[in-house]
Amino acid sequence: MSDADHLFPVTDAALAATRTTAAQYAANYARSLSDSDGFWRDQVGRLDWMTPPTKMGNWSWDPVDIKWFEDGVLNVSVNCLDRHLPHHADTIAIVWEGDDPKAPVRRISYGELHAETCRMANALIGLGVQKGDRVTLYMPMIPEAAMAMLACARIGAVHSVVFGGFSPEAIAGRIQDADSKFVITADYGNRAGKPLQLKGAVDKALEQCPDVEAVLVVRHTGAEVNMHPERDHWWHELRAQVPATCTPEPMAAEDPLFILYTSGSTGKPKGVLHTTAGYLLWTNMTFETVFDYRQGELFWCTADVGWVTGHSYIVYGPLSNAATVLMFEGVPNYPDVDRFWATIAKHKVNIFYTAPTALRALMRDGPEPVDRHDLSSLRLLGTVGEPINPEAWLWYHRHVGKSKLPIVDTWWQTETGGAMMTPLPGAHALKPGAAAMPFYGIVPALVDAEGKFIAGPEGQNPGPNEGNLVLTRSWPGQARTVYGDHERFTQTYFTTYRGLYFTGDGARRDADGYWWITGRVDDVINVSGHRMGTAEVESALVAHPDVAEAAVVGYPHDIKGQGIYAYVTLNSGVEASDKLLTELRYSVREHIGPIATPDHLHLTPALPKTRSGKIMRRILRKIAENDFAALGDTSTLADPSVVQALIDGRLNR
Ligand code: 6R9
Repeated sequence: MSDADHLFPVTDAALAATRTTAAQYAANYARSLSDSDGFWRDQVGRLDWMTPPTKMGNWSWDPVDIKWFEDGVLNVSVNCLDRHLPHHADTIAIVWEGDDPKAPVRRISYGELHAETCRMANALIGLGVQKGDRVTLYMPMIPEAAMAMLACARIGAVHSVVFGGFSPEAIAGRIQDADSKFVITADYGNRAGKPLQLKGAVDKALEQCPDVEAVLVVRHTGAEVNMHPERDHWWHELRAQVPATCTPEPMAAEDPLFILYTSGSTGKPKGVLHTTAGYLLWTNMTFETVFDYRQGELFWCTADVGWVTGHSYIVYGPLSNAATVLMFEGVPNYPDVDRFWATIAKHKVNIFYTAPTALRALMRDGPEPVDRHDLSSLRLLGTVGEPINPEAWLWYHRHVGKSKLPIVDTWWQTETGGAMMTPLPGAHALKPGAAAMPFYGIVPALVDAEGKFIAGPEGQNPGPNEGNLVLTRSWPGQARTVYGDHERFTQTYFTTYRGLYFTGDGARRDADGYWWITGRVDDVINVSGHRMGTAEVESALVAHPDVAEAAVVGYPHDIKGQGIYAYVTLNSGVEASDKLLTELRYSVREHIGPIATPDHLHLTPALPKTRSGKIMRRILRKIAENDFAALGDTSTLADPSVVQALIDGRLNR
């Protein structure tokens, strides 16, 4: 039996703490499919509504038109703040741990978070922000990031958070695409003891964005920044001038809540759009159910708010449940490789949710840094972002979970809003590396290349099976469109297999009905849990004047999950040099950001192409993997000798 087949039964402790036993899961899941309206009607009371909805799901995927709770009216910030004030005004909403372990810990109660959010909402109104306007956030991991998101929600503005590691050019592209006239940022962030320039990057981005009217700047590190007199405003100055209450805007269930840019197979990143009620209900319910969260527990999700995981499980899911979250500005290995474990012990974290890539990096130092700390506060562990290899799962379970704690391996996507497939700690035995079972209302299925069902959608052809993962029914947390380009939304997700949502992932269902995500089957590379489109990296490389052509593929990487392997053909007459290689890397950092920097640059006189000129990526992937035996059929290549040259080039590195 391999490690991955090992079954870890539900523990007594998990069973005692759970609100969902195996029998309850089975009954709820069955009803969520057989009586969808009734099931969701019972869940509507999770939220506070100004007008409760009478309609539940009302959706079509051909043509694509998705609505949930459409006649309901509510405000997200009221659900995350105001409604908690009667009983939880003094409950801590956010515990903040800085990059520097000696930085004073900030503890912000629901009462304070409400007041600060209202102040920021008033400041935004003062700057001219109106309902429906897009506001771009470029923030470090500080409580003001959550305040800014909630302040937008309070006044009906649509936030677009851009990860603090993206380059000025990437910020500018996102501001332009969203037609955003307002930006919220901070002077600097801190990262592993070094300052991270934020306001300076925004200034550079705004050289290309003349329509931006106002920038709100949070003072975080206090380091010097340039302030543009008419355009830029200090948050602490405006804050002193505005009241601590702000009437929440009544929002229709399907009014937009936020845009979040994510990479796909083709073209530039897409602005995935989530709306108000369905997204909030989905994150509220999955947070409570998947983590079995109990009032008073401390939940730590290590993601950045610039990614969907931060949106859903640092801000909206936990705060709508009156939970206490830890927000961490730093990185896992600063000042030392025990930072995660030291922080868990320092704050007595109960639930810890992180990415496999972080675990793989920390595993290299062995269990000693973990064992240095008292982790007895922990009750539950989770992972997200990429497939977790059984070795990393077992290490996490043994050393962090002391062979006792359940691990919820949650599969989901920016487009799904919240967790979609995951074990529930009190309901499902665990298998290392399996995302286990679908959440309520979710119907996964496997299709072959032609779209024929291999498994499912509802119980047909039980496993084991493997194929492309599709979903057959909408759920409240589903993204509604790509901002400004509904046609692209339809094309990307609903036309590969008409009328089905294509995830872009491959999956396997085993004989016990457990689901295993095998990774992306499209041209998306998952680098340390971050999605990169190969097309984006290619266009950053060909932007260099000496480059004729580039092809980018992913390859297995011990720590990052996947690394970026770039094949580059130079213009004729151009000499390869170290300087040029540095410039190529720089070009990628400049156009996208450091996370997209290629791990391998392979200069080649030619790329393998079919006679019709299509690059054969399959071959490029195999060569990057050092797998030269299984190159498959190369007879359709225009020039088969290219392949041998590539193999020689690979071996000579
Ligand atoms: C939440 C998030 C989505 C892609 C997704 C898949 C991969 C996420 C996973 C997982 C295996 C898991 N992914 N969770 N693969 N097991 N538990 O990560 O969103 O950044 O949009 O990435 O990440 O490939 O399609 P996003």
